[in-house]
Amino acid sequence: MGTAVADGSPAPRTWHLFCRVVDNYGDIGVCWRLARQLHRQHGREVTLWLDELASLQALQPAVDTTRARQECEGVHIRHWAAALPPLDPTDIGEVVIEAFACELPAAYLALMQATRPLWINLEYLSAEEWVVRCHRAPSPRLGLRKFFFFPGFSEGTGGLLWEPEPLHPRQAEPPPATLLHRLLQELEVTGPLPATRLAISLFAYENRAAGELLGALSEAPGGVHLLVPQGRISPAIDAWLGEPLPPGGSCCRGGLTVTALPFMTQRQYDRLLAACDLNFVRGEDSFVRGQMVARPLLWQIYPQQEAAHLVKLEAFLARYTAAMPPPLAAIIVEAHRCWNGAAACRKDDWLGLLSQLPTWQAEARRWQGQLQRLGDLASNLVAFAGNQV
Ligand code: TRH
Repeated sequence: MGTAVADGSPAPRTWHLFCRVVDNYGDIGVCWRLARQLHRQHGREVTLWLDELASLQALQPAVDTTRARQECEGVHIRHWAAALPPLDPTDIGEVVIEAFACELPAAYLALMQATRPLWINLEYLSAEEWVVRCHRAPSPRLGLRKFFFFPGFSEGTGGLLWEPEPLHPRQAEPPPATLLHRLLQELEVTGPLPATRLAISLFAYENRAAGELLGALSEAPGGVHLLVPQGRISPAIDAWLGEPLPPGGSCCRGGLTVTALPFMTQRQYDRLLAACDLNFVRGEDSFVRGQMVARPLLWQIYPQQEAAHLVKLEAFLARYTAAMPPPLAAIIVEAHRCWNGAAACRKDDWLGLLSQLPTWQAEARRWQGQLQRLGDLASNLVAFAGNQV
């Protein structure tokens, strides 16, 4: 086992993360953020084993999809190919994180039986009550110490992924409008852009409520600038506009300007979230980030069979709105049900939601503070691993 590392916290030092891309970008989005943070913030030597390098390249273009081994932002990246190259015990981390029960490769597992690392199954995020009971529960396998580790929203969970403090203190953050202007320049979005009151980002799966939402936004008092990264929602946007909108292009309907954005790096997308007044987010990683930038958000949960996701959605909404003024809570709950296909959407509901944004903004900040008190997931993992050695 290693010795104390950069931040003075206890060993172990070498951490290996295994990530299998199931679909979309959430699995690697979470793993990449965690890998970077374990290295940057905790000085751990981190190796990310990943089956689809192209998914990471979408988030971090410096990644080379042709290289089986490389280093990026201080993280060692190894291609988790169907057949791994010969491994020896020095290839095994002292902590092995199996993300989202991705099933470690047999050759690696065999060596783990010799080196006996700490094995952690990092689970998906859920606001349901049972998570507290399962968090850190032992689940020994093959004679090895294996534990479940659950991110979460309450005491007794692993908390969420966020960076407690930048390593290089930044100057005071510019106002959101400046952040957005700079980001759009960087993305080469040059068209005539509106000087509107509200900036809204839209990252979503296919969604039958999209047309109704856009109709409402086009009638919002003061105007809306809707920013849509290219993705699964884009065809619905084009259909509503009646014309294809290429990345970088903008189009107006009533008081609504829609700008199509290219798919950005993860850091750029984080900046978009921080720059908008309201963010439509999805899956897990954008959902978490949307909360940690302390902005109002509307979550499209990853759909599951037999509507299992709606139970998870309600569990989140109950926690998220518990301390909010009841009228605001009711509007937020209804809008989420609507955006997730569990209730009918009406234009007036969307307009009512927009009128609540100033109050919601204050609540988003309070919620962020509440989550921060749980500590951050990477630090909680490091502390947990330190206690196991
Ligand atoms: O892409 P997602 O829907 O991801 C998932 C996966 O479907 C996964 O299988 C599922 O289990 C999980 O959700 C719950 O949404 P998510 O989690 O928000 O991940 C998107 C990532 O993409 C996130 O890290 C932000 C990043 N991103 C960019 O880097 N650039 C962009 O332009 C955008 C829009 C997102």
